[in-house]
Amino acid sequence: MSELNKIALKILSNGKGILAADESTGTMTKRLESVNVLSSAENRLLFRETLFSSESMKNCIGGVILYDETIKQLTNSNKSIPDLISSAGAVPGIKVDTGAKVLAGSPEEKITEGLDGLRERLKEYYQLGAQFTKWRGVYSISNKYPSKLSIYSNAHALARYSALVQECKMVPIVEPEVLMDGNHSAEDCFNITSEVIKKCFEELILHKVDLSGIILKPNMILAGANSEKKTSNEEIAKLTLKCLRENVPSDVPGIAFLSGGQSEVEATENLNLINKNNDTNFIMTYSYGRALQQSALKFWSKDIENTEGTQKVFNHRANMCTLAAQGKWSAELETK
Ligand code: 5MM
Repeated sequence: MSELNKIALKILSNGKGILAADESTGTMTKRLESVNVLSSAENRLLFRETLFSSESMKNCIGGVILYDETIKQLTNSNKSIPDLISSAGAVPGIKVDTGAKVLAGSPEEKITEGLDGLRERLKEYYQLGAQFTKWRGVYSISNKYPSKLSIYSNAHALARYSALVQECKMVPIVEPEVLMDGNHSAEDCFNITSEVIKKCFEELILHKVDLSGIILKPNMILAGANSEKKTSNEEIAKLTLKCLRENVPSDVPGIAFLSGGQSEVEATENLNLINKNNDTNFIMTYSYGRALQQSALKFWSKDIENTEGTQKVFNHRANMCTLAAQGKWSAELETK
C-alpha cells in the first residue's frame, strides 16, 4: 500500500468524511453576511476554530479542507490550525486552486486557474502540515454547455494539478462539479457528469497520476434546481452509483461527494441511500461544505461566543453524515 493510499484511507475509512471549510474570503464573506456577522479575519477564524475543536472531529471528520488564510492562522492558545486538526486525529488539507475564471474561447464558461507557481506553493503548504489538497473545476448544464473545450480544459488542469500534488507527497482531491443550477433533467446530469468524469480520468492517466492516491469529489446525479420533474431519492442514488460504476477506475480508493446546494437532510439522505445500495468497491462518503456547516453557522451567528451550543449543532450534523456514510442513517435520528 503506497503512502498516498494510506493517507486517502485514513481520511475516508470507518464512515469518516471531509469537512470542506475552504471557502475563499469572498465566499465566506457572503456566508457571514447572510447571517449578519461581520466578515473579519478574527470572526472567520472564530467560527472555524469552534468547528475544528468539536467532539465530532474525533469520530466523524477524517479530513478538513482549509483555505490559505486559515492554514496560516493560530488558535486562541497559539496552536497552528493544522496542529489543532491533527490533534483530533483528522488530516489537514488545503484548497490550492485560485478560483474559476472566464474560459478564453467560451466566455460563458469557467476554467479553474492556479497552476503557475503551484509546485512552490505546494511545498509551503506541505511544510505547514497539509497532507492533501483540493482543486475544483465547475461546469454548468444548458442547451449549449458544457462545451467540449470546458470539459477538456478543466480535466487537463485537474490532471496537471494532481501530478504536481503527488510529486509533493500529498493526496489530490479531484473535484469536477457539475452545477445544480438550471432546469435540466437528472438524465442530462447523468450524461454530462459521466462525460466529465470520463475525461478527467483519461487526463489523470495520461499525466501518470497514481489513482490509488487520489480522492474523487463529484456531484450526485440530480435534476436541475429549477426542473419541474422531481427525482426520487432512490433514483438519485441509483443514477449516481451507475455513473460512478461506469466511469471511475477501480484503483480509486474513495469518493467523497460535495453537497452542491442540497439541504443538510437531503444531502444526508441521498448519501445514506447510495451506501445502502453500494455495489462497488469504492468508499462513498461526504466532503460537504454547506451541508455540514449551515445550521451551525446560523446558531453561532446569534451568539458568536456560544462555542458549546454551536459545537452541539455541528456534532449532530457530522454524526448524521457519518451514519449516512455507512448506510445507517434514518430520518427519526434527525430529531433525537
Ligand atoms: C466550501 O466551499 C468551496 C468553494 O469555495 P470558493 O467557491 O469560495 O472557492 C467548495 O469548493 C466546496 O469545497 C465544495 O463545492 C463543496 O461544498 P458544498 O457546499 O457544495 O458541499
